[in-house]
Amino acid sequence: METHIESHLVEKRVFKPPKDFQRRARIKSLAQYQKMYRESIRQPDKFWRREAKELTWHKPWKRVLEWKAPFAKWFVGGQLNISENCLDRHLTGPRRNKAALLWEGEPGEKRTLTYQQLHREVCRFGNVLKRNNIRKGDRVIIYLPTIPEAAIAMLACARIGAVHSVVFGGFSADSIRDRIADSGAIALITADGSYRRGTIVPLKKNVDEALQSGTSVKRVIVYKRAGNEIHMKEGRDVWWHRELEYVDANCPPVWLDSEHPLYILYTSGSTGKPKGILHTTGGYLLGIYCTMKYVFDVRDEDIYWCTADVGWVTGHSYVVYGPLANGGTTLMYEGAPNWPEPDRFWKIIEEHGVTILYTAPTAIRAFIRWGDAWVKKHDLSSLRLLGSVGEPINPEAWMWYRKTIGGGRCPIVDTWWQTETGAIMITPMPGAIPTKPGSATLPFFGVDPAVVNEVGDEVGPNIGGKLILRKPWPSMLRTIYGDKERYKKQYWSEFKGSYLTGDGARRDKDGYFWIVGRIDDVLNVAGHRLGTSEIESALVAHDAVAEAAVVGRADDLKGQAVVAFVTLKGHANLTPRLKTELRDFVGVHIGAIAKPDEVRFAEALPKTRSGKIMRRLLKEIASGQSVTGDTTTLEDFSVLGRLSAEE
Ligand code: 7RM
Repeated sequence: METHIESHLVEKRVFKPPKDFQRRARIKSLAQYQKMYRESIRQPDKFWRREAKELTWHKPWKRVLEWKAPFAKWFVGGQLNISENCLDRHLTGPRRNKAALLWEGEPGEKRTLTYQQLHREVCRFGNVLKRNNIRKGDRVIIYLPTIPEAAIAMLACARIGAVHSVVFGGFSADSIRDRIADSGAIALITADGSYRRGTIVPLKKNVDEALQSGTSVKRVIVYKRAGNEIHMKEGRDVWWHRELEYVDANCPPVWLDSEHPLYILYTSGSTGKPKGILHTTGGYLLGIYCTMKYVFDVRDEDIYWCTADVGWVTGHSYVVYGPLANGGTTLMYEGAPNWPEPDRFWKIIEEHGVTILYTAPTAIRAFIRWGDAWVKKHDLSSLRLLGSVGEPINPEAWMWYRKTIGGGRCPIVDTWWQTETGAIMITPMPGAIPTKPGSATLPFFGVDPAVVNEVGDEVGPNIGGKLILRKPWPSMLRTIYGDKERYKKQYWSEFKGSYLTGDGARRDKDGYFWIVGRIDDVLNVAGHRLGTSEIESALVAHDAVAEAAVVGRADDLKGQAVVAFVTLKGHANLTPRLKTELRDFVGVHIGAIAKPDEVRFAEALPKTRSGKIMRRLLKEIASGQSVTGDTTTLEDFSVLGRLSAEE
């Protein structure tokens, strides 16, 4: 019986970095990448010391790394402040008057904050925090829309050494309550409401509900965003704008130990209780600083847009901290991609002259479904680099992204990483590494990934297995907040000394990594272990299909049967033959073993707010069970009802 994950989908297309991009890039050739990579693995201290010197330290570190597996301390003895690195250090030269943050609200308002203005707002709000008895080490929940105040609140916490925990604006009162209880937060920063597809999400109302019974939260600071009517509880709730009247703009950064906690970000665990991923200061800053510099190759003249919500790790690392640490211009957009019409993203790119776009496969597949006409209405020639994150990107979606959005001239960086890794781990360097549609390609500096079998031996080319990381890295999670044992068990117990990512992957003959999905989602069909992503990618390659999610259902004969949930493109007809056609299509592209036993057409798939398909829920639906377990991260609950009703 086979134990490795089989791989059948063959992708032969290769795209070299465009010459002009290459010439101007920081890393200009595969050889240069390889040389730097080798050094980062053989002499990590030397490599990271050199990179860390580009940051601003108050006190130099004594040791680069102290590794008592699985607990790491980076830049031991060093002191710094991340808000100082993101703001103050850019104020001494011409960057002072450069846009740090460009923002567009869903209803269409625009705001620009220069570095000097953002610095001032962060300092003032830092003083508001202090005025409200928030001190170094205290935990603060941030429950805000993607508005500049979210970045201001995060940076202000960091400035005074408070630990922020951002909760997605789309999450419910229950999620807020769980996160307060786990973190022991003493304060919460929110807004009256936020906009989503033209309606107002009642953020403050959710907060009131979350705080109803016994809570550690003593203070709620409320930003007036949507103007909806809310209740202010006397003695607990204060208005952001009123608080500002009492403070000045003098708020020196507090010098913090490199290992001082920066934030806790909750991710849904496979079982009930969410995990509070803890990131600290020096190593995290270095990780996001370096990846932003080399992977996006960001320049002073770039307008960089990462479309993630601030409530996701991508929003932390690549909307706020990464771009600002590099003195870049980061664009934030509050709303939905199809509001008021499906061309909102392209309109934003045209109007702001966006040069780098970083978005998720789920969004790309939605754009494909909505049709090219929406894209064609706009001039996207300002773009020079595209990025993808969050899920494996189906090769056909990758090709569409390259051609239709990138005009065939922009490299694509498919970046693999996790909340836990803090920063990008596997990715092309856009001026150096040839790309293949669907592959995240090669490891970032200092990252030592491997694909292993059940007993931890590295498997050969194109054989699937578990993706592990064999060396500690600066931006790694330090623990699960309040639960060291769970941290050890979850990530470090299966293979001694290595970090278990939970993803399945294979490596091709060029050493490129292909992520095949979460290990928990791997199917076992008649003794063949199949990753979900290849079958899904084969389905998405069919002209009628917009999205596909593949899950297993218990089957007496085969062990598991393959069930595919499929949504169709706008123009596609649901003909009686389509099911058979799709099954055969998978048969031709992958092999008979992967042919779905069942194809179910759906209007939409259940997803998290960050756009990941929730296969766990689909498994339950496919086997006729009612949906149980944690659904707090689900974006749109009505999808579930509709899916179950399809039967
Ligand atoms: C950044 C983020 C992490 C999980 C990860 C993977 C999947 C993310 C890619 C990807 C294939 C990618 N953090 N994932 N990026 N799979 N290719 N480029 O997404 O904590 O929310 O999720 O997302 O399964 O383990 S996360």
